[in-house]
Amino acid sequence: MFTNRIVFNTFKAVRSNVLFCAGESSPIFKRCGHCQATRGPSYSQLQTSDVEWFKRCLGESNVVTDVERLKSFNRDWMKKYQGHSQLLLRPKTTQHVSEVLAYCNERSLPIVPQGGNTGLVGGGVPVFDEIILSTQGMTRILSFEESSGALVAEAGCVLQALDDHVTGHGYIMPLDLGAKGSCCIGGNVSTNAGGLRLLRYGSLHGSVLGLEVVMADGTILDLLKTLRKDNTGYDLKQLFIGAEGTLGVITAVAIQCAPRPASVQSVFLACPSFEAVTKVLGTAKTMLAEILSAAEFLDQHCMRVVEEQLEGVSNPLTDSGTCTAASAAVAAAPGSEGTNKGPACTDSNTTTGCSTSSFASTFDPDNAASSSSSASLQLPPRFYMVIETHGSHEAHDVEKLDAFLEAVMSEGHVLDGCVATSKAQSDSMWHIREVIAEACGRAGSVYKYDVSLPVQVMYQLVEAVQQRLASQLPHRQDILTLGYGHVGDGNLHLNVSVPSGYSQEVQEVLEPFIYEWIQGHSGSISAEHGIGLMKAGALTYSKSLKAIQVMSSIKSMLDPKGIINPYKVVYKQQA
Ligand code: FAD
Ligand code: 2HG
Ligand code: ZN
Repeated sequence: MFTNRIVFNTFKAVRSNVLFCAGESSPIFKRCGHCQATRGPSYSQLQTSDVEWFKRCLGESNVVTDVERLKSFNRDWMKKYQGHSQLLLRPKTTQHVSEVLAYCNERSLPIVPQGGNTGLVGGGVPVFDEIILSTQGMTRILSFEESSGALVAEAGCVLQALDDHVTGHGYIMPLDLGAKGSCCIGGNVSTNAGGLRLLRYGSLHGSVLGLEVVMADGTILDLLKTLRKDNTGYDLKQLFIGAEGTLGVITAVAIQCAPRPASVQSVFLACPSFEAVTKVLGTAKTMLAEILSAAEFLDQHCMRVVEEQLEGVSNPLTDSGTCTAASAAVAAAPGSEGTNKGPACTDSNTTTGCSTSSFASTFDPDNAASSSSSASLQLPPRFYMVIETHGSHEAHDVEKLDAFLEAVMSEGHVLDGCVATSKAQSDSMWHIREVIAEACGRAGSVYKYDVSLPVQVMYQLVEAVQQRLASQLPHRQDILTLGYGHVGDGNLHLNVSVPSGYSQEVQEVLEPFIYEWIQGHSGSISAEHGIGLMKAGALTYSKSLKAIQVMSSIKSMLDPKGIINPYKVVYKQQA
């Protein structure tokens, strides 16, 4: 199948993630500073005649060559990866995408598909001078079937806009993430994004019903069915889910939406240890069972960085926060009145509902202490959790939640907590969890590791990295290492925030140590963010050489000239 010798990218560590690409002053960038890849020798250089052709095809306004306008498309969300593209294309239709790819394939011009550019592994920005193919001009909602909840939308639709649309029909999107205001559905599918409610609504491999994809040679592959069941041979759409734009450009997505829950209950809990977090999770899975929709955790360092970096965000369980304001307290501990029946807001100045600084029923630890381990109640909270239920009957859900809270408090796994009594309060709790990535980014340049691990050992990785940094770089007290994530899915986000910026020194302490640790604990180096450029050199920690070879064969078959998103995920260097 291969016409060229394949050199697998098997080196054990991505040696340098320092923000730099060699040869910046040259229009032809020879070597990537992140992955050591060299610009594919068979790729053509962009010519003025190419730009003219694109203008005729897409219309002048959809072809961007202005250096200033290109800046934000060349740089990723973390400001870690810097591309050098001189051309951004904004097709408006699938036909346009098809014509562009056919032309690029013919001319051997590499392209990188881009949606909202919120990806966290450097997959959506060019490495060298690849043409950026943005889907942001493709924002039509094509259909919504009221009876089944099947939505069909173009790839550039923003996730939040789609959720707003289906809300009007009594549905929700089956995924939700902190980047929902910017990320596009095509990008979500291409990264197989997980997010905050995967625990309940499953992965996109289950909820995507169909796709329309433009192949490297411009062929339009119509897999845009809205059927729930369709066993007609190979399920081709699955190949493109999580392919990170390396196998084709997704132009439209058919997705199964879920009925909007009539009852949503959210609680914010403080736990004394990570072991307690795992116990709370276990109890939530058994006692909340079918209504459990999210189980998230954050450590105390996350809480601190969020409070320090973001104005107006505070721990709801402290005096400066919301729940423990004495006036707002409504005992909801076991034996008290129902958790969700307290006054939603005790701020007498507020007439329009709760502000985030005056919400909620609180647990009264003293009340709960009668059956709690008094030792654990003395401990400062080291971890926090957001637990949420989606159900159809409020009284039933509240009853279940009360029983769950009683259990976890009486066993000493929860020190304190608050229950949202309004949507505004629930949003405030979620806000703390959702802005951690942003807060870490404000505190410094962030090394991000998105890891799947058995839940029991998950936080040990954070501690191992903290210890390693302390011993290897004792002079670097400014480095902040924290852990949070989708504990219900066994997905840890380990963030190492470095105020002085990305550096070789820190990088070498972190890698390959972290990848080896994950491999040694039977984990995966990517739970939900993907491989992109960041981990292309580390794939062997989670995939066998044989598996990488099969992936590479598929890539070569679908994109023989390697023009779609080169250097990412699995790539061949032509020798
Ligand atoms: P981009 O960043 O534009 O692209 C991502 C990848 O997909 C690239 O490889 C790109 O080439 C490819 N791609 C994009 N569009 C297409 C297309 N139409 N066809 C083919 N390939 C395409 N991820 C999670 O899984 N869970 C989370 O909870 C989560 N939370 C986040 C919170 C924040 C604040 C941020 C910044 C990111 C978060 N992410 C999360 C990362 C996540 O991968 C993205 O937010 C999202 O899925 C990417 O969508 P996008 O449109 O921005 O894609
Ligand atoms: C989240 O769950 C995202 O908040 C981002 O996946 C994680 O930035 C990160 O490490
Ligand atoms: Zn996440």
